[in-house]
Amino acid sequence: MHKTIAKVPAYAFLLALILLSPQGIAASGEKDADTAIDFFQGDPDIEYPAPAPLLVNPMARDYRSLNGPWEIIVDEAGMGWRVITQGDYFDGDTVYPDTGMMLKEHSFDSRTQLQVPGDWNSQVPELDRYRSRVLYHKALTMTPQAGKRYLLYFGGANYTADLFVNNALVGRHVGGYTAFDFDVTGFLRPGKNTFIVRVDAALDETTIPTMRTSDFWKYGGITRDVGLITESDTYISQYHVYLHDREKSEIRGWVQLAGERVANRVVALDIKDAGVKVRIETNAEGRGEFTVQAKDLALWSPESPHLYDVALSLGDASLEDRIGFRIVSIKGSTILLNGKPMPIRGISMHEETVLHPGLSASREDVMAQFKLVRELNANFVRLAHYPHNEHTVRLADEMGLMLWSEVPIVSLIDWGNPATLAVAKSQVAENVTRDLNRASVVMWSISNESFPQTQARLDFLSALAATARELDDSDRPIASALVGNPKEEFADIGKHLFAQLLRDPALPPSTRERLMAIAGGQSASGGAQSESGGGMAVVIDDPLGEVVDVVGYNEYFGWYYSKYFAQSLGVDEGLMRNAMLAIMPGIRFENAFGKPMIISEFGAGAKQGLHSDKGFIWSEEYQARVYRQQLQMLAQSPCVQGFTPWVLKDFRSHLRELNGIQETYNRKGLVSETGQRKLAFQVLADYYGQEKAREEAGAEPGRALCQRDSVEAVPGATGD
Ligand code: GCB
Repeated sequence: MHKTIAKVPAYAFLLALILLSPQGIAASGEKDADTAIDFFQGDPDIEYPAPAPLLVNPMARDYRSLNGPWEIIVDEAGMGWRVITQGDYFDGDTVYPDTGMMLKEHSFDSRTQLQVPGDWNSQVPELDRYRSRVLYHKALTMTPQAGKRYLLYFGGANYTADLFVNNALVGRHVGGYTAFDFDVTGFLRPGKNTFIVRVDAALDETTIPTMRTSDFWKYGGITRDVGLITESDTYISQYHVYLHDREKSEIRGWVQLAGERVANRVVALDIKDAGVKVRIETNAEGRGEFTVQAKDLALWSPESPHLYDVALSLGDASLEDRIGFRIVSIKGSTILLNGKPMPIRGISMHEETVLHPGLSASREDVMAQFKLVRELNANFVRLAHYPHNEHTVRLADEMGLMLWSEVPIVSLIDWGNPATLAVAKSQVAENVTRDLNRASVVMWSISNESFPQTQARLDFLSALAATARELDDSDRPIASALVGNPKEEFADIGKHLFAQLLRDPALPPSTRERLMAIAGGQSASGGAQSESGGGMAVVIDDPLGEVVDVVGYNEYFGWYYSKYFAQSLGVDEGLMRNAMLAIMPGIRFENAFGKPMIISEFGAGAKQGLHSDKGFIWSEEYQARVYRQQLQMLAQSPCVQGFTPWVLKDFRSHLRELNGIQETYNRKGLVSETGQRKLAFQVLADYYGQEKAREEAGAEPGRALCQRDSVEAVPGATGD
């Protein structure tokens, strides 16, 4: 933004002179020198008020949807402040009475609209890669009622959203994937009201996520539902109702009031089918807690996703929800659901539907994604790499899908920056608060593949874990997808690879000689044996493992690593891939913390429809081969309780520009962007189908128990 007049273009300088001249001042009435120069200055240097405390369960309230078309102005030059607050660069609303003349340079108009909810990138071809500011405008005619409170609710806007009502600034929300709301009561007037939301999708190295270090498309816009909520002067803003003790059927929780008279009020909680009726009294801060015994509670589980109708009322106002009761806990290195090892048949998923380009925004969009999840025989979804919309978690509750819920702390973050930490914390808090009552959410993830392994990173992520733990009294486990230390971890594997290569008759004699010389006498049939037995062990020891309850680990055996080894040994990549795929079934995964493990990613790229009888890279055959080897390999890891392969569907990414194959899509999907299956889909579906049949026949989940947990120890676990 131009801060000094010296930098402004000549035409603007002339204009400023005109406005500053006596005639100019006379013609524009109240204009003064500052106003004229403001023309160039963009935003004033002010503090933006924060949103109101998050309202949970928005749709169950008196909710007037503001979805649909919004008029827009693409504010690429960042000149929007005056347009928003005055209607134009100039004094936009003044029409001179003598002539009716008025110069305008901007207007919101029905000819330029975007659908809300929705990203702008997939709606307008010119905005496909646009990552700056767009002004959204909507007019609403209404009569605000005395004694009522009005809150403008956004399911999400990516990345920074500034709200203006009737041209006045209300506040700013930062973070692209979490819900927020503003109390707009004092800004509304009878008749026509205008809402302008300035959305800025710009990211830099201090934002969460950053632009450069995360492999997904940074869609901009008002991407999720928007609505105006009407509340009484005092209302229930947040609550948590959860099963605390499975054996005693003890339900606990709290309610939080907001508004004018929050102290010493009574909230009634009614869960009719569980025989629960409680009066909850609030304290001076408007918070009330309760503990109550339920009757014949049917627990929520993937096989039987039972949801109870729960009603919370304050005076005449009642808020209804559907809540499932279950307990997630950890015993040794096993995650338990309702006291039994949790069967995890997982898949990772970005928030893109197969129904249309761009982000998933509606229940139908999510349903199309979950239909594929079901067809895979999966029961667990890693929502990568950020909180997904509320339709997702509610549908998962209904369908019995377990969720790993994540915040977009991906790879390299500005770990030492307090402002970045504050935004990260607010994203964790908003994510946890929105979904506290969702039985489907079985763990909170605080990061994906974060590095480097410094103290600053550990402090940052520990603070996020603490935030989640503080807000969630039901003790959902905290997870993270870790990366390893390839040099140390892969030393053993390198030796096995070496031996495998030397066994390959296709290895050219000159390469063989060179490798033999490097090996210096190492036996071609051997390779080092790891301490823990015949195979090779990858032991995850990233110190972040101390902080989390569940150790996730992303590994790309059969995909990236072969390239790394081929290059460092100067061996043909195809031969290296064959060697790697051959040794994979001997690799085992463990962690140094005795904690439960989930392989949070593995995968390989394939262009749907590309076939190769030689199993060439990017073919469906190669991807399917990687999946077969991975499944064999992971079956050897008793400490791995489940996995969430990467990824359900091809998704857009700024990092993927390989022409003819990627064309801005990460091709590791099991289906294409339009939902066409690749061969690997069936490989995984068959594997999970067998697991599911075994579980239904009463067997313990295949990999659920680490050797160090005794099987006897588990059934007695109360899970609380
Ligand atoms: C990863 C990242 C994920 C990428 C994936 C890939 O490890 O967590 O965001 O998309 O690898 O395809 O490289």
